[in-house]
Amino acid sequence: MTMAVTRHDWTVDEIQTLLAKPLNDLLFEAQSVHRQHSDPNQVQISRLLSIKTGACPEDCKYCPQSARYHTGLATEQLVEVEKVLTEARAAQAAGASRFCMGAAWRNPRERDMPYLLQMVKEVKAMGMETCMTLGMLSVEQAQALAEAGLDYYNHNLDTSPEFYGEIISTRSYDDRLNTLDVVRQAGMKVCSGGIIGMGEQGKDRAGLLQQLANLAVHPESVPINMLVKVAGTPMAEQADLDPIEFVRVIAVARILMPTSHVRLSAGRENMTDELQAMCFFAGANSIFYGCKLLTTANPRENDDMTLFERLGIRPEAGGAKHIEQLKPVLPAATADSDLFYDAAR
Ligand code: SAM
Ligand code: DTB
Ligand code: SF4
Repeated sequence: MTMAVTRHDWTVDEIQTLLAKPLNDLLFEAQSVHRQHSDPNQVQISRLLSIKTGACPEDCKYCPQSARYHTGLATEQLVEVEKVLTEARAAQAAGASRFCMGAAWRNPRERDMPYLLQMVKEVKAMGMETCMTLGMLSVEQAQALAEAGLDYYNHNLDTSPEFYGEIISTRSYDDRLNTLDVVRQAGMKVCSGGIIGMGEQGKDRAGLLQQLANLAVHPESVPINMLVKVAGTPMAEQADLDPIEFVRVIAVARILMPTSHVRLSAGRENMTDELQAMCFFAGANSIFYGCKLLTTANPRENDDMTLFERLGIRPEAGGAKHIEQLKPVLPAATADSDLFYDAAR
């Protein structure tokens, strides 16, 4: 098979056509593209930690951390550096190759910067890749984070430019694009994706993918989140998404951004093993590993390892080399292979 040229000039119509393909054709194409660039049996493992929780001034309708909604979330100020480092060490021991630190901010304050820079330097010194998601950044803040050794900056576009105003009113799509530009100019890798299942239409999913794929350089990491419906947020009662539509978005992201890591991100807690397997077949090759995302639940490590074993998937090098290295961090009883398969929730 010839290697397709990577494009940055996709139209929404072209992307909608891809999204609407017969599923078998779409999955075959996505898997074929995936195999040209990556080991299809390797999945990158990231660990997420909330370093500042809740009380966010923004009004993102999906988010349990917005101060506008009553979600019963316990808020927390910026976590002490030592505590972050303890969590990072545990993440590394559990096989994570990347440590992602997330803060419920519109943007970081200047007085927080020294602590953030210290976190980056020290996690980096442990030999892990570092990622932060802190909201909008100034040029100076982005440069300082890059100099401290921040590898990735996560900043999601979340949906299409047309649908954005239905979801968030406290910032604009251009604000988002501007921070992505500032991050890129500072020399960091970009992690940017979106959320599926917020009531958007097919053309909005295509619009999101178009924005990501037509960036001058594709985001190295593309998280695709399935909406986690949190009680108290305006999206709590959102209609269920057809999981096949979610798989389609993963497959098209893989086709449009062939060398990026496409992360099967939030929402795995509500997915069957079979749906996750389908997402990996569609080209997803990264996950958040660990029983908590920022504030909501993620599958237990044990369940993920069981699934990886059943699918013959290995964690990408940089973290644990293979599944065996992940086992010793489990309590002895669950590491036992008989019990290991008895993944009672
Ligand atoms: N405050 C920063 C920002 O908005 O960029 C960083 C943290 S924010 C929680 C990071 C991302 O989490 C959001 O852009 C969104 O894509 C995702 N997210 C938040 N709540 C979610 C939910 N209920 N379901 C799925 N994804 C969610
Ligand atoms: C991303 O795209 N998803 C992660 C990470 N980047 C920061 C966050 C998911 C949050 C899900 C809701 C919560 O746990 O608060
Ligand atoms: Fe704040 Fe980020 Fe949540 Fe929006 S998504 S409310 S900016 S933490």
